[in-house]
Amino acid sequence: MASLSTLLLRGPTLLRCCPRLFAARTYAAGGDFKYIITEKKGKNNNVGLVQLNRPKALNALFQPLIEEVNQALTVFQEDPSIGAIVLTGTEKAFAAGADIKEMSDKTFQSCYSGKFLKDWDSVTQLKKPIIAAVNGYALGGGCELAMMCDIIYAGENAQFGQPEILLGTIPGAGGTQRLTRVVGKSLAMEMILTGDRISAQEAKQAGLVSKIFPVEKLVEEAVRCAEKIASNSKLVTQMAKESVNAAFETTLAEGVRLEKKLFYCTFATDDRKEGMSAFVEKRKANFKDN
Ligand code: CO8
Repeated sequence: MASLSTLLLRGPTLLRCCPRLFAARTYAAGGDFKYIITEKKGKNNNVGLVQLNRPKALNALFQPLIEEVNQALTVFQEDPSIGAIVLTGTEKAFAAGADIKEMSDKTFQSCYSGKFLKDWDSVTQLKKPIIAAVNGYALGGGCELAMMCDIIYAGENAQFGQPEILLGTIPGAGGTQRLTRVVGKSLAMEMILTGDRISAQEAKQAGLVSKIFPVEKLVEEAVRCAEKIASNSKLVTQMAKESVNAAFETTLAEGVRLEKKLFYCTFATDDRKEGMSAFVEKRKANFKDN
């Protein structure tokens, strides 16, 4: 029998063929998804795909959507068959930012004392690697969400920007920090102070994205990369991710120390032994994530 998470992730298909089963199952899991679509992808079904699906508002990020994303990411994080995740939007927009209509009536008091932006950066807590596949607009909170991911692939039509200044505010989910660390002070300042957007090509040149693909090929290519990642040891992959992320949080000396410790940790795993034995025996490694 399919697991609960499998049923949850096959939601849209199951909903069409057996809505009662779906309703019953997803009720237990906390409700079905209205603003996202989730699917397992890849030849071995080892990639979790989360697609933001609020196209009429260009995937503007608001609390119900963020809650669904967090719920889906938790399911994929806990599913041992999933080795990597792809987060994408539609061809027109990855996400055009936080929902301005939702934000417009907020006050300092309600922001400060309330839950505004609480849990909006859960993506950064994921242990499994996550690839942002960005077509179209990645603006404001959309750009910030992409930058919370581990790898950004862009479609040829992608546009990145932090236009908050044009709304009389500033980035609030890491834009001033992550963008500056990635593209450097001058370009980050220019984007944040003018609100100007950059193209996929400019983003690649600046190191914000690693690869660009035709719009219709983007998700397929992101899934291909995710499959490649998922074929390695999931355990060791998480150690590699933790070590790379430390580069943004610590001094060089501390980062190198952590890397050394994690490197030694790999020697406590069966997968390290299997990987090296496979090389010596001239065969493909068969990692067990152990
Ligand atoms: N919020 C709410 N609705 C939006 C948003 C948004 N950010 N962006 C687009 N929409 C809606 C439009 O209102 C419109 O809806 P309707 O048809 O009901 O009027 C629909 O989406 C289509 O938009 P447009 O007609 O404007 O489409 P265009 O193709 O003409 O323009 C643009 C596309 C250029 C993307 C334009 O919509 C735009 O400038 N959007 C706003 C972009 C922006 O300023 N983003 C930053 C928002 S502030 C922010 O993100 C703060 C981050 C705080 C932290 C967030 C944590 C994750």
